[in-house]
Amino acid sequence: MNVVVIGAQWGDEGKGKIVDYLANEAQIIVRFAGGANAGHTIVIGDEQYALHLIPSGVLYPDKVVILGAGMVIDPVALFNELSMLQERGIDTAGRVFISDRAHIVLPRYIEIDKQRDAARKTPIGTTGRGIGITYSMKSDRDGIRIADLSWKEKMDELEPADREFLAPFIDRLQDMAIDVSVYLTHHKNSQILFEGAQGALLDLDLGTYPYVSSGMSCAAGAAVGGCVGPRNLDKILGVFKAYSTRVGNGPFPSEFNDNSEDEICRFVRETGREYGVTTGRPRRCGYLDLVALRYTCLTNSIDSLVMTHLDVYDTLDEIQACVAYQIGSKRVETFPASIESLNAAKPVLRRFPGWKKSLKQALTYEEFPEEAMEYIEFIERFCETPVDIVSVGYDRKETIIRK
Ligand code: 2SA
Ligand code: GDP
Ligand code: MG
Repeated sequence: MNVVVIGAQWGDEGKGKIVDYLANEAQIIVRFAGGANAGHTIVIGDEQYALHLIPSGVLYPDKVVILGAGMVIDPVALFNELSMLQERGIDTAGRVFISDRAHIVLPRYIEIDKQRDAARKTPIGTTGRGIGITYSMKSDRDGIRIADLSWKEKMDELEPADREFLAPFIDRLQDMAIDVSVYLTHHKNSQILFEGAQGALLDLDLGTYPYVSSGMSCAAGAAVGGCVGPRNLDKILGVFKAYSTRVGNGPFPSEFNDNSEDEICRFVRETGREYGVTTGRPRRCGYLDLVALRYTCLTNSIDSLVMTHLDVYDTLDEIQACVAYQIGSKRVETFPASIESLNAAKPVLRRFPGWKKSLKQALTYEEFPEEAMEYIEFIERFCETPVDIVSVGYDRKETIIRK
């Protein structure tokens, strides 16, 4: 069974935790999109790891991890991350591969990214990791792929500063390069886990454009960026939080009062540790947006939802979730493409009673308080998609499987 894990909101849903958890059952983990903009956190006991480029299965000593063709690779960030893992006792030798079709981020792309975003009237709030520029060089057919490092004419065409930058990395990158499609065909009896980055609402095509990232963070991206055909994907999991967050600018209809001093906003941000893993930026927080989640389920063929951060709501008397938008005089129940409409949308909130107990005490779903079950089961009915896994803490162990 080949399983795809995507973020079903605006990123930071806990994909790192869930991929690490599910990787136990897989042999190969392929990250299919994004670059060093991503920050995937994994907590095992007292140890916490923040991964940016390396797939979240790497902490198991026997798993093969692959950086797929849909990724954009900053060599400096990649080798720093490998050194960090090595220093922390994770032996990665011979089991981290990169697609020969993946694109390379150059230092000047990072500079252009920062300058361009700062010059925008309303900045996107990029992570400043050169992501959008690298993907646009790729679309413009001026990018540099791992496979191009041995293409003499291409290397001769590069600006001297780019060649100088790449020189110390070429041998190491080539040592890790593989044709992913050939590799996966040779290992067709292995279980493959495809790991997305960011979230479906930050996908270039399906997200809140232009307030998106530039990679394919949708489920279809697993096929393209993972170098397999769409029929090789057996199951799509969408990870979502019990509430919503987003980093950077862009519409967020269910945002808490749009004000970080707001009590519920501050409570969720501090309890959920809602700060960027890559940039340290405080994340914007809001109610769970079920209109957006249902849109994500539909456009990504999500078979099964994974709910995280439900524990963050443990102490609240009451919980609310957005079930429609009021846009002017209209009640809207589908997710609009128009940024103007999304900016004008006021959330229509439904209330749920809180459970006022620690969910961490439950070992099975049946031990959850009734109120927590009511919240989860409403979400399932609304999105017409089962919630099969519930995460009640950041640790690997704090994970409840329902089916
Ligand atoms: P970019 O840098 O071009 O991809 O930025 C474009 C938009 O995509 C958002 N984006 C993210 N949103 C949530 N999490 C991300 N990763 C980090 C994390 C973020 C951080 O895990 O915390 O540390 O700030 C991520 N990466 C990109 C970004 O905020 C822009 O809205
Ligand atoms: P990712 O980008 O989707 O991998 O998510 P991030 O790592 O950027 O952010 C998720 C944060 O929530 C991390 O600090 C995780 O350790 C933490 N986390 C994951 N699942 C849970 C959960 O169920 N409850 C709580 N409280 N924290 C969680
Ligand atoms: Mg993240």
